Amino acid sequence: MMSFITLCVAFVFSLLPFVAAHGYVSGIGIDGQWYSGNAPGQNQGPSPIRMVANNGPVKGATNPDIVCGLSAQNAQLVVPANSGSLLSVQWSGGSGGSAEHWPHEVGPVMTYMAPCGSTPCNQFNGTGAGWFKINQAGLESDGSTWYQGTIASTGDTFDLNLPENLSPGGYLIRNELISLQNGISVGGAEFYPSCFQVMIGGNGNGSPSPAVSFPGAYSDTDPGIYVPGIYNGPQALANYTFPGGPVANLAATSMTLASPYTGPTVFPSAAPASDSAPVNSGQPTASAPAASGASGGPAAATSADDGAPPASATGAAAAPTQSGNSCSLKARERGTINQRRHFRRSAHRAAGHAESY
Ligand SMILES: *[C@@H]1O[C@H](CO)[C@@H](O)[C@H](O)[C@H]1NC(C)=O
Ligand SMILES: *[C@@H]1O[C@H](CO)[C@@H](O)[C@H](O)[C@H]1NC(C)=O
Ligand SMILES: [Cu+2]
Repeated sequence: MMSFITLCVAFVFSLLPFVAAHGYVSGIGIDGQWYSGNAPGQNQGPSPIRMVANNGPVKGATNPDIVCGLSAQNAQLVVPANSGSLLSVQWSGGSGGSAEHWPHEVGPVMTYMAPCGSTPCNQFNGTGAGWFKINQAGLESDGSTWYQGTIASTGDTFDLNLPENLSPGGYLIRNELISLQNGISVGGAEFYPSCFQVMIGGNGNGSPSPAVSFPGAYSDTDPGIYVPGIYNGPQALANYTFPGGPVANLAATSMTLASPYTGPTVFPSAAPASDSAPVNSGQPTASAPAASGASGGPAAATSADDGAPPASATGAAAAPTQSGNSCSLKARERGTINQRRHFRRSAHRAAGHAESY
């Protein structure tokens, strides 16, 4: 047994050069149309994803940054989507420049939406907005692997279909990983929210309920945020209570993980013209609309900024090779190993991170 643990420790530490502490949303797909996210603190191009200042966590459930991430800036684009659209979220580790998997394995992934009302979503302040939860995902069917852990081991995207019957208009979508490797202490949870700006079309008329506010929806002592039994095995995990209240009446219609996005990553122009449509993705699981049409896809993206920079290519997307293994699954249930792992990661993290452990 000792030798197994020793091997695990050695194996886990051997991964360290390939992972970095923390991460961010490096791209989203909507019905297969892919939009790049700006690396933290780097204005690389127009995006519907609100850029965060750095890749570190929001600490503290009532931190004002709990809304959309660390010092999140309004994004330029508001991109088209519909009730039922497939949303794919690519979380990446590191701080841009190279493709790395999301690093954390323990804790839920949740998705909320909030209508922007009469304010264009690229000017909308999500503080105090009416956020309704459309999905929450914790443990996979094996009862011990968190979806977040699978994202970490495979680099998969988090995919869901937006609710049916959404009333048309602008919305923020807030996808959030809560990383609980330090959730055995009050205040130990790491919040990674990320916001996307979309314009929902169609003629739905649903009225979302219930709605919560950020900050406000969470407390540091919520049973799903401060989780002393997080490493006590599947029985305790089966009892996991998601923070933020119930999923709303308007819920996502499906949720799954999909292969990492490996298509081109190009920032769309903020002032799309017919001859400058961004690339369409080859997202394998999406029912992708062609980017050719006059109305579909990015050509309908709106921006407050007409002085758009040209589309610019960024580095290739992830081509992960690391897969899950029994060793890391064991480690997941061992707090000491996980904490040491995180400690080591923390020691490696880039400067600019707001928190220490
Ligand atoms: C959003 O609203 C909150 C609360 O009024 C305020 O503290 C914050 O500064 C606002 N953010 C922006 C970017 O205006
Ligand atoms: C589940 O939660 C309830 C209420 O918090 C608690 O009484 C019970 O002991 C928990 N069960 C397990 C297996 O942790
Ligand atoms: Cu981290």
